[in-house]
Amino acid sequence: MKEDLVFLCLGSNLGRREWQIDRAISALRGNGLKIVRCSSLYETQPVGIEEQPYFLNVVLAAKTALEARKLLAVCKQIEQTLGRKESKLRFGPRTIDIDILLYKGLVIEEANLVIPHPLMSKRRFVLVPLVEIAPMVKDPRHKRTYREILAQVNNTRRVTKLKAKEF
Ligand code: PH2
Ligand code: MG
Ligand code: MG
Repeated sequence: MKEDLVFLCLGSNLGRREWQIDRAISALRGNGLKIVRCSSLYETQPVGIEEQPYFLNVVLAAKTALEARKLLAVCKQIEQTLGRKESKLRFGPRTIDIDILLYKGLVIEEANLVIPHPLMSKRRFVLVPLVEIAPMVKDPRHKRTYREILAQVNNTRRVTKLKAKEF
């Protein structure tokens, strides 16, 4: 059942953070995704570049007929529409970030598209909301559940549940 789902992580740390996440969810729905689960809204300490505002993050599970490359294009296009500016800082602040974490249980390694997301298993701001909605979903390479992977991540960056999210 889970094999046909895609998982996305949304993040925002500039401007009206929750509003932008809500807009992104609506836009995804309007572009061929049927959202079946949404994690709670989390406030998370920045990872990568530490001197930037705290993020809001959520993880979504969705069904879609879009192939992975087309889904990536849709995510990028929604980021642009919501006013994301190109930045030279790889891990810097942004109005909205939409990352594909998992795509239908597949491993994809192409120039601009690597799935599972290469950093997801190190990032508590991804794993905590993912495990909230899908504790038994497995890493398609190592076949370990993300609940197991989360249990072994040791870093102390704060991840705070704010509230349940309507979607
Ligand atoms: N995204 C990043 C870099 N660092 N830190 C948190 N807490 N949340 C994010 O979504 C995030 C980040 C690059 O995309
Ligand atoms: Mg990202
Ligand atoms: Mg991104």
